[in-house]
Amino acid sequence: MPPSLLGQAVDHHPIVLPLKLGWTFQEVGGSRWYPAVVPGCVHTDLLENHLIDEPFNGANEQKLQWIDKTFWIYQTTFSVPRQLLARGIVDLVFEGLDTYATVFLNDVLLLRVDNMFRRWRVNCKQFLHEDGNVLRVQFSSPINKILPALRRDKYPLPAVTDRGEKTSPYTRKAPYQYGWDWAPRLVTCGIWKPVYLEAWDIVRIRDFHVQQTRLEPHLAQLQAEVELEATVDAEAELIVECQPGKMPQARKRIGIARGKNYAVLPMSILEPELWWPNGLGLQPLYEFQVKVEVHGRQMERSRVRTGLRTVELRRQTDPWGKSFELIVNGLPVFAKGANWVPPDSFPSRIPMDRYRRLLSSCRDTNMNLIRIWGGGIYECDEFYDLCDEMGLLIWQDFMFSCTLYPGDQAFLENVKQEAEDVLTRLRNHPCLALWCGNNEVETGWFDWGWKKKYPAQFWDNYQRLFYGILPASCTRLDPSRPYWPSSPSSNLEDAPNSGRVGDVHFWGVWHGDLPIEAFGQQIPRFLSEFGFQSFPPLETLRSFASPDELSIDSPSLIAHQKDLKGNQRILDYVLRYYPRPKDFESLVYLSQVLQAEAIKGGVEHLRGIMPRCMGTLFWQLNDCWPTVSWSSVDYWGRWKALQYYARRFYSNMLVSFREAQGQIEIVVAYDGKEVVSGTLSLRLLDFSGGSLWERHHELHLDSLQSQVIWSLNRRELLAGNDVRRVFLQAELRRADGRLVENRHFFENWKNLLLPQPNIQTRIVTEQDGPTIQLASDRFASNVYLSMEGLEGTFSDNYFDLLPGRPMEIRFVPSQRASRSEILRKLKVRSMVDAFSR
Ligand code: BMA
Repeated sequence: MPPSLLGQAVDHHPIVLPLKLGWTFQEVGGSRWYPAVVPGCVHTDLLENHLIDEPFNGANEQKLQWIDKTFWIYQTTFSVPRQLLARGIVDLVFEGLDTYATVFLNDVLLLRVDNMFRRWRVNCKQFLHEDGNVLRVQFSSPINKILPALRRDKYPLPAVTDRGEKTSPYTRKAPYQYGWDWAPRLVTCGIWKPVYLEAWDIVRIRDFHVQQTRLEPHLAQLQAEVELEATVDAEAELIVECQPGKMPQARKRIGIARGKNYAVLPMSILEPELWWPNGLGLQPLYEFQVKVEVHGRQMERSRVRTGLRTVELRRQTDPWGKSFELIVNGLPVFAKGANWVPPDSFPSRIPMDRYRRLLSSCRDTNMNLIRIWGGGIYECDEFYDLCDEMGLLIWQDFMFSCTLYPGDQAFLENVKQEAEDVLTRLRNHPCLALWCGNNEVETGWFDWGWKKKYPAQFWDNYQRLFYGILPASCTRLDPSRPYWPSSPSSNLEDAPNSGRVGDVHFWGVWHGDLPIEAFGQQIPRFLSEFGFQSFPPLETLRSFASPDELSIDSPSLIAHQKDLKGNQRILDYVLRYYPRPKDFESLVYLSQVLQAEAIKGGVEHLRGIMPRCMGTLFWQLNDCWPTVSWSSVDYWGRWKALQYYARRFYSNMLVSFREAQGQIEIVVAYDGKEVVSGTLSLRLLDFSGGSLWERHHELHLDSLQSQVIWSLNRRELLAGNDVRRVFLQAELRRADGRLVENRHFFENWKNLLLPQPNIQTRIVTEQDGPTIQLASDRFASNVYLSMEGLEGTFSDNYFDLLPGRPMEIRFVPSQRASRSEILRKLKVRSMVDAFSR
């Protein structure tokens, strides 16, 4: 290419013009345009314009079902700066369109799209003017688009979770919006991600990937993979640099040709600092920059931030079957975490601080792995950035859940493109640990009757997608990460939900009505789902129900319980373990305590059988609206009891109890990296603090060890003491001063003779906010602090208070509050307050 083509003083970096402003919308055929927000969606636009009632209030969801049967148009008018128009190519880019949309620019049809999860780019230069450009996006009803064919279909696909017509499997759109057993049915549409013009010349960087080929203690071998798009044939130079780190600049001369070009540059970093999951080390991040020069002039640059680590899914034959464990930097990691669902029914409006708060809630409770469940969305880039920073590994499902899918060529091609978009967007993130084909489709085929109901062709379709197209895309675009076909799965080596091979979902407790103790009888290799429902905090219930609706069978509480008869089930379970709560508020409290105890029992048991089991992910971390569900953190970010418990049961050192056949075992489990030592004390205490018996033991623990420290005969230990008035108190004091503790009761909680504690509170104001000092004269179970009408966070909650062991809890109010106001609003309750005396 002659240098003159470069245009002497012209800047060749691409120019980006966001198309965020001036949008309006209307129903197709409507007479009036209303202002719209882009990125956004039709439900939130209707709400902003006061055309519908708040979808999350009361039973409003029902009244809004017309929206998904309607066709909508979005439109904006814009001008384009002359220097942008002067560029050779002007691409119109949609980062996401939800879902069936036709795009017109100045009345010219530019795009027809059909997948919410793909990105779209089209050169529109020839249709652009300087002024008065009209961009119009027409959305078809995602329901009506499918219905005619569905009605003719001999084998409609199962879509067991769709409420209403079962159209979701045919549409590449977030499944949970069609209704789930914790989600309302709000099937929206719109321009849900940014849209912009990108003008460029000569060459553009399509993609920049830093691939880790070999990681050794003193040397990281990497390669920069750069994909370019060019409009000319030319000589180019690629330059890659890295900050911080000992890496010489990598340079490469290449000849580029019109169209797509691809280059690989080997790189190495001396003394690499490794990225570790939360709890196992730090998360150093490296920033790589690639520049493209043509004839000595910089055309474009692009950045990638990543961490250096290896990740592997180890599956080795062993006496119990086949292991299922994640290995990071050569170290087996016991996965501690929860399942993630989209934090809003309308994902276009999720603010960054909601992500930050939710993910901090994971990090601060010692989680190291989050599973992005396959019925939601692939999250935004910032989500994965935060996980990179916080050391939260991601188990990433592809978005397929609880149904079979079509097998026609067009559908498969669409999914293949989707996988490529997602893989290239996310593969630079060190947090990403595993790709997984789908949620519960394999178990659906074998265990839910689909195998009998559908011809074999449907299974072939399944295999083509989840054992063919998706793993092939992963191997091609992201070869260093493991792929797992489904959750749960045994990779077809056993039953999908086998305890010998692969991961397990266990729903015998809750859906199967088994007692919570059944969690303690499971022996999976990796438990990726198990859960128990509770009511959200009262303030959250009040955010959608009026004061006279605070009961399990009010219309609002029924509308906000998507698991049939779930509210009654919560009550029934509570009554199995506790005396009847005296009022609704007490039921809310007890439901949370029981949920926390149930999951705690499961996690303690599974950590106790490590390394046979190498992971527990409870269902579910969060909510997409204020609701009654299995979540540990509710829609508004408020922690339920379970989240406070999680910090204790996911702490890297854990002491727990196992009781069977008259013996009580005291088990210590440890999954930290360094060897630790400490002293374990065990006491038999009565509720007024008297010590009846005690024992001590010096401990030295290696990583990934679980050990039975004592096995005691229950009868000898109790020595005739009233089982309803005593408990075992275990305390593990580590050499570094940190303390972990746990308690064991000898009776069903229902039968305990809990005393009425007298809890003294005092508020002292310290530099970082008010501190609440608490002391009790007798054992106080599950002390719960709340502030009536004042939002804020407590450093701990739902904890036991022992006589002679005062506690200090910090409170950080969301708005300014005086000491006297805090004192006035503070409410302290414990278990006994839930029952009438
Ligand atoms: C699991 C999930 C979801 C569901 C949850 C609770 O199996 O995969 O389908 O919401 O159960 O029923």
